[in-house]
Amino acid sequence: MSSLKEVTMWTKGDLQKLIKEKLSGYKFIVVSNRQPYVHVMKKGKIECQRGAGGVITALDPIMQACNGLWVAYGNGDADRRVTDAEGKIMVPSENPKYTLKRVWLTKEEEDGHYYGFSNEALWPLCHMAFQRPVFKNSDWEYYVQVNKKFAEAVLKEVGKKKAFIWIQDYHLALLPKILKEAAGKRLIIAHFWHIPWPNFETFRICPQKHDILEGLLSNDILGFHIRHHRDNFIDAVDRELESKIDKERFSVIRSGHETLIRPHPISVDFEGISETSHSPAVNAAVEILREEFPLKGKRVILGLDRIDYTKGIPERLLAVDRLLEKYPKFKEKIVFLQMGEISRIHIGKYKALNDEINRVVEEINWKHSTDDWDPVIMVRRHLSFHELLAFYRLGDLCVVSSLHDGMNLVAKEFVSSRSDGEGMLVLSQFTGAARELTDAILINPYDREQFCDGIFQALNLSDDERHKRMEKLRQIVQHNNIYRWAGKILSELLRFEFKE
Ligand code: GDG
Repeated sequence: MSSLKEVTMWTKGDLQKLIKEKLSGYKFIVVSNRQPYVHVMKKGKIECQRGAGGVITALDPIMQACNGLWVAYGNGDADRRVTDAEGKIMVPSENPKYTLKRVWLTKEEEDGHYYGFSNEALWPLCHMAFQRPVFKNSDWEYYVQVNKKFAEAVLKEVGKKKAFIWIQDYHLALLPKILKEAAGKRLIIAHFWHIPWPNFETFRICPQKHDILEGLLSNDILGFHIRHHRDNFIDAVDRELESKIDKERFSVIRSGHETLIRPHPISVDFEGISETSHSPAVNAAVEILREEFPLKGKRVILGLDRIDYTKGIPERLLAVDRLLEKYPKFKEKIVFLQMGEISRIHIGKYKALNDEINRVVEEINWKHSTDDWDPVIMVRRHLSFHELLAFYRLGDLCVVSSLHDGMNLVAKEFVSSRSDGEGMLVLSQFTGAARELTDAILINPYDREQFCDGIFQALNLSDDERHKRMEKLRQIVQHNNIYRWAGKILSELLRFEFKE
């Protein structure tokens, strides 16, 4: 393929142009566990909902521009009713542009693959959150089986053609190898690993480490958010497998196949969020939220996460508790509003975390509340996109306190949504986002005193200082936006030639 223009500021248009120029004539297939659209039954009717999150925001327009195929697990209760015999349906339903092919998994497969090996073994293994991973042979068997199922679905679609494949995340570590063994040089594969890659001392305990490394080394490109994760991966390969590591190119050559290992920090649709956050629909949602919660006259501290032990939610609550102990002048002056959608509830550690959060909220409110004020409001529900942006606008501060996080999109969404230039971000130094968002107030969530003082500092910044910091944060997210992430990875992928 000819050389690709270096774009400095990526837009949705640039990405669509790149796809039109370079991808036409080839099949383009995205594979992820989570699907971009889900069909659910609501009040007796089938509803099509777009999945949330950055990956879908970034990839959906790409797929729409290139009439691609997206392979994912069909987990919606009405998914089977709308697909054809091969599990396919054109999406989005209002203006169909590309094919979603659903892979059907049994309950046992979902249990062993998703809840089991993906989220009880790989998730804790990759995050330094001091949760012991659980490796069960039966989970691993389902993990292998489900990766094979995804491979079958992809290979059926590829047939005898040549295709570019883009795999997402840690649920599908074995897929590249199965695909390359079956279709070899007719496939060019990129894979993005959305969570951290641990250091070698941690990784080496994994009983299936060789299979996982070999699976990932069948990719042509393997992406991580930050250099540190890339280096950890290369170190793991160096110490576990016979291979040649090219330290200039950051690549690994094993059995004659080269994999480029690259850092590509993911981001959000800055322009889209920035504009939409002051639309009439979001303004209306702000009013509704202000009526729902007693925030009037208070300084509002926000938190928003999936309820997950990597997100440091108890640590955040305890920092607010300490703030009220240490600086009692904030009593009745602040409210901490934490939104959190329950996730992975079938896993014991997630249930225990929910109970712990309930207990801590109860204790803090009991300790500090007055007749008409509770310092903490904890809400467990899913917000629509407009409600999400409205929520971000309620805050004087947004606190992201992950114990470890590949990137963290909440931090970047909060910054993008504040086109009023107001608000401040308090951010854990253990997120990938902290490498870019250095004008946030950076904290160590394990250090309660320093965390508490970070919140104090953020609440006390002068208007001038706060505006300057926020402007810099916004410039960074605007430049390093989601289209840049997707554009950079795709440009690299499209440089590969299909070998005869
Ligand atoms: C993994 C990595 C990496 C949350 N509640 C609602 C809602 N959300 C959305 C947020 C945000 C997303 O979920 C969460 O993204 P994060 O990046 O914070 O975290 P993970 O889910 O752990 O994601 C992470 C990411 O992959 C991407 O590579 O950054 O490090 O762990 O977009 O807005 N969205 C809506 N309603 C909610 O109630 N609409």
